[in-house]
Amino acid sequence: MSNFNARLQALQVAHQQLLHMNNEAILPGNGIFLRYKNPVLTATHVPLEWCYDLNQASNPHLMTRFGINAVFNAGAIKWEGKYIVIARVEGWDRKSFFAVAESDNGIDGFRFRDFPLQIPETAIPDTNIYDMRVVQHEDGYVYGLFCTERRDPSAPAGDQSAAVAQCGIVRTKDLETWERLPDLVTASAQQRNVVLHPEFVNGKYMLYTRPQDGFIEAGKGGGIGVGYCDSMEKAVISTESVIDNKVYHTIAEAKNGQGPAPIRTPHGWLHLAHGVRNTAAGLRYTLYLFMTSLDHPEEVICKPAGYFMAPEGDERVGDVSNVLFSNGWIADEDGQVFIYYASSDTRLHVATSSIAQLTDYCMHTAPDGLRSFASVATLYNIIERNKALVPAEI
Ligand code: M1P
Repeated sequence: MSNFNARLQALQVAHQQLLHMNNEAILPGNGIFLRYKNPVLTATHVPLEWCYDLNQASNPHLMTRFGINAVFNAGAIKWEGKYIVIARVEGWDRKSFFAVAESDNGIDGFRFRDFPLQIPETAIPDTNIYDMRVVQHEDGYVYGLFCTERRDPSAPAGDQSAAVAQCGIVRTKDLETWERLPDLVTASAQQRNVVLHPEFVNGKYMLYTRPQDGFIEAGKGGGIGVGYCDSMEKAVISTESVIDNKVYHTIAEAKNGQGPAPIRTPHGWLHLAHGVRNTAAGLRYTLYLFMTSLDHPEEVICKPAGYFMAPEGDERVGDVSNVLFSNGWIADEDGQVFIYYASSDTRLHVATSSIAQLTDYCMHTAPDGLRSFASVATLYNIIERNKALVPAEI
């Protein structure tokens, strides 16, 4: 066998082994959710046809012609019985794009479709696109809201890192053909983490925003905002009201952002978000949950203290270490919830839970008392109630 063919065979065997790896829940978990042993998608899951020119004449060394650096922050939707994620795929060239992968059970067996999505550009081309939130809206369309990033036109020539982030919008009825709509217009200098609420509110589209002064720094902005607009074909939000602010000495003291679209539950809208704090080692991103009122979705009704999920073990290390980020989850009709979260801007994982567990967690976990004294008081309350129980025999 030629060296080319031997290498090709070795690559194919390794790839097939990876794609057929079963996933297993890590037991016993914490009662809130279960983590799984393997990531569901990594850079090595992308089809070999994307990375290699498989023609021996034009690629005699069978070398990588298009390197993939990472597969992470994915939107998610259940579609025709399949668990679909629309992942952020980042090449060696640092550009991100979107690719659809699907699985029968939501926890393993994810396969990328043959081609990544070619998102049409607007008159001002996007330099980089990422973090799509996929929402089945009651208007009949599936929307994808994502971050479109371009070089800051006011940046001095010597500054090649100043960027402007805004919200790009696409929609589809079949997850195949995506129509690009004009970018969202708001008064904020920067917008990331914009998410469409799945239902009309008072006849309008409701969007979660994250007004921010700088590309990285929230500045005077920050917090999860809401705004309303009449149309998604020309989406303009004139007023943003912050419903979940960044707060001193919490997991979201630097900034925060809405994750995927909230899930309607009998007790309120269930939200997943990320909070960012500063440490001597850089920013730390963790995930938290809160709920808003069904009748007034802009009203927060409960918010447990701190994070519900933070980077653990291998998750802690990657291109941007100490980061958990989620922009996709799926709630099945039986109440099971699949949370697709990425670790350290490198790989995509799943965690499973249920509406019953996540709403119980939100409604019965103490809020942040914002002082050590209050945290110890919460703990006393739990310990004293436990002391009153007859000790169970082990
Ligand atoms: O690197 C961590 C995350 O940083 C950004 O999130 P935020 O806008 O909240 O700061 C995004 O670039 C996100 O993609 C990334 O995972």
